[in-house]
Amino acid sequence: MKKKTALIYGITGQDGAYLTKFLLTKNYIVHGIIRRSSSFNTHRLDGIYIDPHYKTNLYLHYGDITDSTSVTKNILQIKPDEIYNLAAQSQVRVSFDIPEYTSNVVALGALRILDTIKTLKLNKKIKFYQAGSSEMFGSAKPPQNEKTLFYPRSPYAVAKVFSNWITINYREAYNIFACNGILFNHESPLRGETFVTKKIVSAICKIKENKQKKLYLGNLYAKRDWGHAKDYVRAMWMMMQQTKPRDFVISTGKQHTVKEFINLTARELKMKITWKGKGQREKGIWNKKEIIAIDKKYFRPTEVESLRGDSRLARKVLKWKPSYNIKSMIQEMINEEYKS
Ligand code: NAP
Ligand code: G4F
Repeated sequence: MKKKTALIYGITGQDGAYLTKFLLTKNYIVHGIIRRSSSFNTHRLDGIYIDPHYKTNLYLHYGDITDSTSVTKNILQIKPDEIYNLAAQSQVRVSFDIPEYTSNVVALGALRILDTIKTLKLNKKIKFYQAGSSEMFGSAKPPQNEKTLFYPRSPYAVAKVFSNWITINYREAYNIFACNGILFNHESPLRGETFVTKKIVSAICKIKENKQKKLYLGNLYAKRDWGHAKDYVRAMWMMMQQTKPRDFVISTGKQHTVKEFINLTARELKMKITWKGKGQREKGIWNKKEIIAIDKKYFRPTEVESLRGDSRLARKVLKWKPSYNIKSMIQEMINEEYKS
């Protein structure tokens, strides 16, 4: 059978790396777009990438989703069967600092790919996956599902709402196979260092080893529905194997506060943290030392307080379910922390 070809925007990110690995095991030829940077940014692909002088099914190309000419050229050259758009300035806090850039990448990036698919009219029906986010729900009350109205609370989330609707619009207007995966937070050892789970696991491991003194955080009471990236990229692929394009929520259905995540991580490391004080004076104490403190710079101008997904549709139609729970995910993150 002829191998399928996938094109991944955002291949160097957490999900891009897991998706690449997954598609290679499914016998795909995988192409990924990387950005030129002053130092290598492909470390998450270490162990997967093979020099194309040797036999490989993985190819990397320079490009940028803010550059229409490169988007058109890459899609025309590669002629993929499936395009996964995972590219984003994905840090919600940072999107308040660089809202215009974030919108260009997140909102217009999706449009550039969709419009290229529409305009090129290649001799094949390209399927398109858009990385949607539970951030789009913002202030909407949990549990959130495909029918919940969006109430975005950051420039990032507003841009994701645009990419969600432009995906639906191109599907309806031009009969393109285009779908949105509305994914709740998903983490892993490959998670970017500034996201709260990776920041917590990494710091608490170092504090235990006496390699770091203190961890500074923002809002300890925000609630998130945290799953594992490996499970979530499988769901992306499952959506693309449907005969009709449809949008799905992907989530565990379980919710924890940031503070609970800290306590769970500490418990796995056999550390008991006690908490003192309130508000910005709250502190986490271990071994009589103050190891966690609040820094207001990590608060957001507008926060998403409570996310918990209802993924019954994906579980019924795609037969998707997560294989990790929060405990096994934290264990894996801790184990990898000690390897690095
Ligand atoms: P990530 O680790 O931040 O990866 C983002 C990827 O996008 C990186 O490969 C990055 O390249 C690339 N990128 C950024 N700007 C680009 C540009 N202008 N042109 C081309 N590529 C660009 O994010 P992730 O956690 O893997 O998430 C993947 C996608 O899912 C993102 O769209 C994110 O918004 C969305 N999402 C994530 C979650 C989650 O919990 N992880 C939940 C819902 C939705 P560099 O390596 O060069 O920076
Ligand atoms: O880990 P976070 O930065 O993730 P956030 O904002 O929920 O966004 C992530 O998930 C979204 C899906 O819902 C994705 F679309 C998005 O791309 C990204 O992957 O923050 C989680 C919570 C927030 O409420 C934040 O205020 O943790 C709180 N928090 C508290 N202290 C902190 C910190 N977040 C970060 N990054 N750093 C802190 O020091």
